[in-house]
Amino acid sequence: MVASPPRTIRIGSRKSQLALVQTYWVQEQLQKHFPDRRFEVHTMSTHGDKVLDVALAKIGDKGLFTKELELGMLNGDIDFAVHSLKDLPTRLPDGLTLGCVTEREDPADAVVLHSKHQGQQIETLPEGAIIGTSSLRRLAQLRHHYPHLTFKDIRGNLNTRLQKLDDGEYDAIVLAVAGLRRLDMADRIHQILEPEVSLHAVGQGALGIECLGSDTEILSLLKALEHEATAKRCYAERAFLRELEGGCQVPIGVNTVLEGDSLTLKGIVASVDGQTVVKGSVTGSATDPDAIGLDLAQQMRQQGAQDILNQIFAEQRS
Ligand code: DPM
Repeated sequence: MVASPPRTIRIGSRKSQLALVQTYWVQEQLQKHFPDRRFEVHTMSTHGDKVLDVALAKIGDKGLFTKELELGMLNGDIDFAVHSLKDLPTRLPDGLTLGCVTEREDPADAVVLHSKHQGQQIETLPEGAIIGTSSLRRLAQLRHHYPHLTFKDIRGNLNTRLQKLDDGEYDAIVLAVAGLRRLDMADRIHQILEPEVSLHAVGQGALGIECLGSDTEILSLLKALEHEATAKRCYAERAFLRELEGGCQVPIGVNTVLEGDSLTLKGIVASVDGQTVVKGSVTGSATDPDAIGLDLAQQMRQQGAQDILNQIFAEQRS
């Protein structure tokens, strides 16, 4: 009897340049670990890729960049999907699971200035300077620190955004360091924002690979790419966000530090106008990162975080 050849593994990805760079990296890593297996990339467009003219906060966020890929897995068209972890909702559809979390890039936010502001910092930009971002998290925190700046929505992929900046529509834009580095555009970064100014998004800088919870073969392949320290930090961050029932468009920021078994999670929830800010921090054992996230959420809820969020949810529905 001849053993049947091992199945070809089909990797699902969005079509954006960043998504593809990330997916090809995953493919390459898996190919190195499992030289005898075949890995193919299948691309799909998601709702978030198609609707470019509506502010992110308005189109409803749950699974904006992930739903089509999730259907692909549930229908058996692909075996797993590679996401920027920060775009992956904290609650996954029945049957799907977070198979692994890869090593994180710098999770911080970066400022890219228009060339006429060369040598400046975001804090020294003139009154009324226009900052491009569609992130409520960046907007709220930056408004809080720099009330003299003006904010304007910006959509599109990284190249489109940088082009709009260069064309003079904005004085500066704020983007993830990770995305710029992965696309070899780190030379555009003028300033990396300190955690005191901007706490990053949950999962920022890491990739999350989603697959069927029942597919033990895929789960065991993916374990080869798991980065334990990143995973612990991101599990704490995701538990925090899940407990606050925040989606991907909420003014919630985090920061995590792992030292030995000690994991510290800091969080912020800010009102969109930047006026009201609730902050907190919890340190605990990294063996139970979810408990740390839950703790911080409950602590901050008592300090008014939920009232801020409820107000935002009410406005997004109207
Ligand atoms: C999510 C947000 C943004 C993306 C919201 C946030 C930024 C939207 C914007 C959940 N997803 O961060 O508060 O600024 O208009 C996204 C980027 C990356 C993954 C781009 C970016 C690359 C970095 C990474 C879009 N998703 O944040 O500049 O892998 O973390």
